[in-house]
Amino acid sequence: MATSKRRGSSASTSRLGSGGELHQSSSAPETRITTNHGVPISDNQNSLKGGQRGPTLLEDFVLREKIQHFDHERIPERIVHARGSAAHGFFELTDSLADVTRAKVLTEVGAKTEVFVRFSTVAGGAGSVDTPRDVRGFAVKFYTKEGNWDLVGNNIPVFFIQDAIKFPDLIHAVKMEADRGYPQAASAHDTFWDFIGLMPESTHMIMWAMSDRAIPRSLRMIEGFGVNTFRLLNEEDEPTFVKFHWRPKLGTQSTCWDEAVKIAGADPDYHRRDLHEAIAAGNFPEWEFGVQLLSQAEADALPFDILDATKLIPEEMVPIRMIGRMVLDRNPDNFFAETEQAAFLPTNMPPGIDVSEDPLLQGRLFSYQDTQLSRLGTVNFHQIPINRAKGCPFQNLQRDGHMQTQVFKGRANYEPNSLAEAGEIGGPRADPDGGFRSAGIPLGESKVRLRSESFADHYSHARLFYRSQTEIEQAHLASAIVFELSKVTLDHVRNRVLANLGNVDADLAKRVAAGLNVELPPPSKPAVAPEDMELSRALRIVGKYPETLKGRAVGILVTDGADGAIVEAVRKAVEAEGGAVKIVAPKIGGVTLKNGKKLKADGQLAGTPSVIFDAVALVLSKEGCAKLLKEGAAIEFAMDAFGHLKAIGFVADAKPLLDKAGVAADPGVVDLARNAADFLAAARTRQWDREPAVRMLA
Ligand code: HDD
Repeated sequence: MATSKRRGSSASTSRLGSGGELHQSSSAPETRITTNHGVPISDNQNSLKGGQRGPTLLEDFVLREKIQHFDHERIPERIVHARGSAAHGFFELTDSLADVTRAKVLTEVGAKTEVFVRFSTVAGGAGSVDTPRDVRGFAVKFYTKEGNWDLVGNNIPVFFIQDAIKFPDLIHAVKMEADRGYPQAASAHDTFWDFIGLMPESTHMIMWAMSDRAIPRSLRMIEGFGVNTFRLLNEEDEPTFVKFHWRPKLGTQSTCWDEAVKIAGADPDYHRRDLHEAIAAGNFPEWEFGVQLLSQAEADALPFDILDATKLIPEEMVPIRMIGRMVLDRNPDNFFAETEQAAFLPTNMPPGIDVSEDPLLQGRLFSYQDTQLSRLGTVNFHQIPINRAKGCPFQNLQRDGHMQTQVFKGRANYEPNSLAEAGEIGGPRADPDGGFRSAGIPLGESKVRLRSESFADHYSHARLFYRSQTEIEQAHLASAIVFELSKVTLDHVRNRVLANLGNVDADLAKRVAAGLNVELPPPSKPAVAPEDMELSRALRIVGKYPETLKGRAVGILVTDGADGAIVEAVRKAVEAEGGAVKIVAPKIGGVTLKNGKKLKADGQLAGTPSVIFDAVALVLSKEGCAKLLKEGAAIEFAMDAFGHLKAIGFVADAKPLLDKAGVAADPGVVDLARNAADFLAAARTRQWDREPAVRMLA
């Protein structure tokens, strides 16, 4: 058998697969490939056969092991929040909460705590796109000195439902419809809106989900909220209610709906790529961390129940105290080992943090651990490196189970014990002073299966949110509902939602009905008549984010013969302010500039549409522009940039393309030769004033 005697790259063709010249071999123990059990493998290209052209032999354990391992590579995706992207970083406390908690992570000013953060969409599967209209998960695992603290939140401060018993119904309704397996990652369908219409408590969350918050520009530009009300406990175990907030340094920014839809095609990994590239480039995303604190008496004085997760506490009522910052500065090394296997548990809380009786949170306290068992397949999932408590010692007397990786010594696997091998005190023991304790809250009367009367107002907060928005945001919100309800095929489902909207705001209901061109039914009868609350400007996005090029991307479309000096001037100015520049050319090899120099392209025009940029510049030569007039991708590049309210810089020779794309003159469309500074100023934000000229909004 000549083949089995030959070695490595000098093997005969019978040992080589296609591309065989690249197959390398090694005889050094530290670099040679082995089976899972360490047996060195002599040939990783060919299975063992009965003769050169004969069948594969069952005895080929090298082949069987490799294929079998591959067959089992997947684990069940998360039932919700399956699509996610993550990063490592740190949390630094800047202001101590020692007056209200004994949790060291919230009392040791200046201390840095390692974190792992996973962002996600909710409805879509693991392979779905990054930009559907959806809530974003914002899950932070703090590896504190006193055990892991998982703050498993969202980018929206409220939730659809009040009681965990409705969670499976909500998720069934929003996911792909049961009989047909679509739509993927979309709430615009019958079953979702059927559930929403029948569950008026969801109306406040619907306002948020239909707002621009649900189509974020970047994961670096979303807020985060703990959503549920938690408690902090001080040294004396005195409780204080707390709501947790993350505020992005880059501000909360969104896309336009049409843009989000097109990004889904242009770059399904838009958010994942953006996060990864920013961190790889050293542009570390950062958030401020804040708390709203309130005593039982302050909570009792509010006109709503803070145990109801469909309500928020307006900042104007209880200000947010900023106490720290979080920076994400390291990409995961391995997506599966870290991002996929990360198991977040709302039950992970260090001493000094505690739950409230919020019935949504109470259900979560069971669900996450349970989910991890079926996803990760073992009670020992806490031993997987990404889940391991690493800020502190970890020891107890739990033993064995699937995939046990610890090798415990001796006989002492129970407590109390007095075996010498377990040390002087007989192994780890409870710590009444330093250990986790629950708030001594007096509990209510008899067992009941009821919704508290204090949860019955389903519309006041929805009204507060809608009316607090800017005009632009109200129009987007109304248009989003029109879009979604236009995909609903059942009249009675649509009408029920319209009737509920009448309780939020008569004008909103009217706009949506007009947008659908259907008759507006009278408002439904609310359980409790909604109240007008003091409006909260803090609930807006537009006008709040910093106008800056930092964290933003500018695409420069070039052709052969383009003026390189202008390209370089734009690039320099954008990069100086912390923005990124990408060169887009008709061909990936790039272009030859006017001065004869070559300019490499970062993206080819057809695969790099303007939707992935925050602003664009068209630096074309006359001839180059003439050619692009016949290229749909070029026309769309300009047309979409205009339609998506982006700054457009241009040189005079690019004017015919702008004209063909229907780009009209406005302050965001700037001649670079005349006033490059105006282009930069416009590129720092969106051209909201342009919107009425390009879109029919509800
Ligand atoms: Fe949940 C995952 C956020 C209510 C049951 N949830 C999950 C994740 C986030 C949230 C961000 C993904 C974590 C990760 O990246 O791995 N969930 C929330 C928020 C809620 C909420 C902010 C409302 C306050 N969740 C909620 C309820 C239940 C669940 C009421 C069930 C009773 N959630 C789960 C789960 C998941 C989960 C099924 C799926 C995968 C996982 O836990 O790890 O257990």
